[in-house]
Amino acid sequence: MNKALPYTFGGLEKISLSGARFVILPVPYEATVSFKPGTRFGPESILLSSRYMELYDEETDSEPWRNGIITLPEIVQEIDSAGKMMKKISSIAKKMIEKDKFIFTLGGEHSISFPVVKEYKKKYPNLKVIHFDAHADLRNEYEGSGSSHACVMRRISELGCEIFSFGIRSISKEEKNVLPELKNVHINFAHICRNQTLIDKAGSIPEGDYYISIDIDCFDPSVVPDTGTVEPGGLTWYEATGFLKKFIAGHRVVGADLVELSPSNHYCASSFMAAKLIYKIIAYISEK
Ligand SMILES: [Mn+2]
Repeated sequence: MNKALPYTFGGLEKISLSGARFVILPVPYEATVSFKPGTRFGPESILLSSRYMELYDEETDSEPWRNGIITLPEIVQEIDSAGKMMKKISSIAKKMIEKDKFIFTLGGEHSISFPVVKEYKKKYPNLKVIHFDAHADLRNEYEGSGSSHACVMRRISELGCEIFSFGIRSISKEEKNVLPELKNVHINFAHICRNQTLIDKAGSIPEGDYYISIDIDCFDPSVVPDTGTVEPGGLTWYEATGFLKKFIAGHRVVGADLVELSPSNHYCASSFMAAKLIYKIIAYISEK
């Protein structure tokens, strides 16, 4: 390990909050995982990998870090109370949004997206969500809880946000049946919307203020094997970045998250990929 590098996103020197456009918020929260545990180690693993990234981006011919990226201290997990945890996330998100920061939240399980989206919606009443995931996450309840990771998009839809979901290839009959009633949710199944069709879709999404939520299991297991619930038939790197580049060029994006990375000790490709994807999104946004 290179001890000379600060333990921050990109190994960047600490800067003042006022000098930062982008705020990295690590939230190692894991309470309602379905299968393989470990998402609580996601933020740490992303930060660690990100310290070895090249900070020049050849695709945009830019140095995105020059726009100011600050890594906040991680939000310490409240294991006994999901409500308390969500309140902690809300309060930090609120402060950052008031200061006009772009928050990039690192999960942790997907349920952490809800409080951040809710705070952004207060500032941007017409907030819409781009959602990358293998799963629809539209269950009303899962294992007796409405705040499970498997319900997060249902809760966000109830805030009145229009949601555009991509990479979906795992959905329950209950969720499928409720889809016609959820007029603000637009599901793009992976077996239909893939390759160039997916990238082209970025151009036909309505204008507005957007939040991007990326469950890393949207990717194919050959790209990202380290996630809680793995599904075959996912996205490739160039499908995802091709879509994001095109989407961000034509839309205003105000915040984002990357969740559900469950790093293994022996294989770090997933964590490096997550770090690079975050930096790519920062590069695309900074380019505008
Ligand atoms: Mn998922």
